[in-house]
Amino acid sequence: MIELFSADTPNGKKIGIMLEEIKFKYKVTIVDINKGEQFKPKFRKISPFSKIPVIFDHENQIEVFESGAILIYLAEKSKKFYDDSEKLKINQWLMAQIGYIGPLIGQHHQFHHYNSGKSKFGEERYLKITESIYKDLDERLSKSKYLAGENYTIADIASWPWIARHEWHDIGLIKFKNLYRWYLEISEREAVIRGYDFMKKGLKIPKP
Ligand SMILES: N[C@@H](CCC(=O)N[C@@H](CS)C(=O)NCC(=O)O)C(=O)O
Repeated sequence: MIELFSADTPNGKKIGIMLEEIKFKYKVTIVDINKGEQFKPKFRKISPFSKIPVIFDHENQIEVFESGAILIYLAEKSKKFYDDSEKLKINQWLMAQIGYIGPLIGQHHQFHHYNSGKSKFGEERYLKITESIYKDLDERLSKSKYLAGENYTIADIASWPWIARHEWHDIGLIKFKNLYRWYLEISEREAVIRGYDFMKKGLKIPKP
């Protein structure tokens, strides 16, 4: 059984979706990051940077932090969504999500959604970067069904929850035909619908 220590954020949702996709038995332990629970010494023992998500695999007593590492661990354990023949491509799109897409869209959330009016520079900078991420993903998806190629992989599972915050972005997902097609198609997967609401709050995927 996998224990998922998480909060209801795009990084948290990635792992909820993956666990639903691979049909592993799991339980969620909520870490309330708005109340600072991520800084408690017990949590810091398994999360050196005080970040969610983290998993603990009760079967072999293994703990894993960092969402990309968690996705790879679960993909290798389940032998799903990370085929050997596609690993090089998947790794590139996965790392792009972890190192670029997530952190930069995350800044757009900070300046545009949570703290609007505090910094014109921050708002403009991260809106522009988020727009260019939409554009670049759209271009990739004009040539490829999924991010790493013709198959749905952990690179899609990592990136999709960030685009699922499109209502906060004020960019207009619908204008990006290929990204929109990819987003809708993944939104219809049963495991994604369940994983999006991995905290069982009754959340529905936002459709543009
Ligand atoms: N690179 C990390 C990022 C994780 C991350 O930023 N988690 C956020 C929530 S989405 C968090 O725990 N924030 C709490 C804090 O910064 O205090 C990953 O992909 O797992």
